Amino acid sequence: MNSAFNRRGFLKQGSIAALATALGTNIVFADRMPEGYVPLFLDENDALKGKSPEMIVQGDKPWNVESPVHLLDDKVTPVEKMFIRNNGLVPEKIDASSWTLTIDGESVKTTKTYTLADLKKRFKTHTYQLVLECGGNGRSGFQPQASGNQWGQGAVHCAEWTGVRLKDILADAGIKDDAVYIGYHGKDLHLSKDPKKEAISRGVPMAKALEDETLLAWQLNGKDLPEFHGYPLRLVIGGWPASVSGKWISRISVRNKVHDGAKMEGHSYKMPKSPVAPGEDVPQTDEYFKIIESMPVKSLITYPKSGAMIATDAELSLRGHAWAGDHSIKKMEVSIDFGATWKECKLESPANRLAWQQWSAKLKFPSKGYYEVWAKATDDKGNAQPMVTPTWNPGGYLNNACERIAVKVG
Ligand SMILES: Nc1nc2c(c(=O)[nH]1)N[C@H]1C(S)=C(S)[C@@H](COP(=O)(O)O)O[C@H]1N2
Ligand SMILES: [Mo]
Repeated sequence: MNSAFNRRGFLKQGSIAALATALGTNIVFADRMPEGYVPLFLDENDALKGKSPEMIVQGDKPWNVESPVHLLDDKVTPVEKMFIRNNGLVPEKIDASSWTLTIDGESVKTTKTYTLADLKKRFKTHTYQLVLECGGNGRSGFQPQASGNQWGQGAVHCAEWTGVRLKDILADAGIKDDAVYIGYHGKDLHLSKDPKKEAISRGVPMAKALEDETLLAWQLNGKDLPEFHGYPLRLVIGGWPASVSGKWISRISVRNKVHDGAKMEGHSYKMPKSPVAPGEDVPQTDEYFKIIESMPVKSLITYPKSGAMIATDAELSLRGHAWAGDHSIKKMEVSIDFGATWKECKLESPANRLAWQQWSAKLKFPSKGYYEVWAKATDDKGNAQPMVTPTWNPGGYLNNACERIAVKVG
């Protein structure tokens, strides 16, 4: 709730408005609420404690919470504005002092177990800003509806993560020559509460696992990880579907084959190798589907909010972020004429590899009326965002269509 309060602990004006929207009515006497007081209807919502009142709840069993795009305006996403995606149930009893990480698998030389204290003491600590975007971000844009959470475009964040490099730990345990993949195991419970089942257990090829930016992190934006984001230890792998960034990590297996954990099967986090028509029955095998790796080029308009109104002759300042999986952004453009012409934006370089980049533009409109501003990013390989929703796919993944906002002039 931090963001909702001002320095003196009073609800901020903007937050009161947001609360009223969430409630569907205004809070009479909002100005008399005691310092730091959290209205009951928010307090009852345990999972949302520490989250902004404007977050969109996609579901509560398990908890899936999305950030409206305009809340993602910060360069480094604050915790209260980060989306939450849980496939299972948050582990019930977490004791960081007895938490351990085990490195095992067919392709590890020595199975080793580390306490959190060992990790902090024995390995060098690194901090990176990393984009974690759900593979299904934007799914609601697909017609007909693809199954899964109907995310808008807010299942993405770029926060600052602190921890140790996975490659340093793997070097300590030793990896055999036949290692091809890592697979993570977290302590969250399967929705059935069957302890033999895992909610999710995914992984990446060795090359991605061994990148400098692949961390086992215990800090998010300079503080202990919040429970919902994987306290006390999580894997963070920027640029790939965020499902590979395992939360509540207790074990990492070095595999001599592609990891075969939960949500590595069927068409989970996979794209068809050639287009599949809605309703078409395609075998869910490697012959037809491939695992999603680097995420596609994409951008957000985080300011202003869609529906902005400005005076004729006024200049509109726009801004947002752009990212492109393992790649960087080379060019950012906006259009006010439905993509007929484009204007190049100012583009910042990323804080580090795999962090998103900030863009900004100033626009003037030729006359009064309704406009749409479209934003398009191009990556360093020359791949640009499509102006319309890309090819439909059974999992509803990778919708990187241009973002658009409505603007009324005059
Ligand atoms: N153990 C575990 N790790 C997990 C998940 C999960 O359900 N359990 N969800 C994954 C998915 S699908 C996403 S998109 C990200 C979301 O990270 P966040 O909740 O910190 O935003 O976590 C990933 N790691
Ligand atoms: Mo996800």
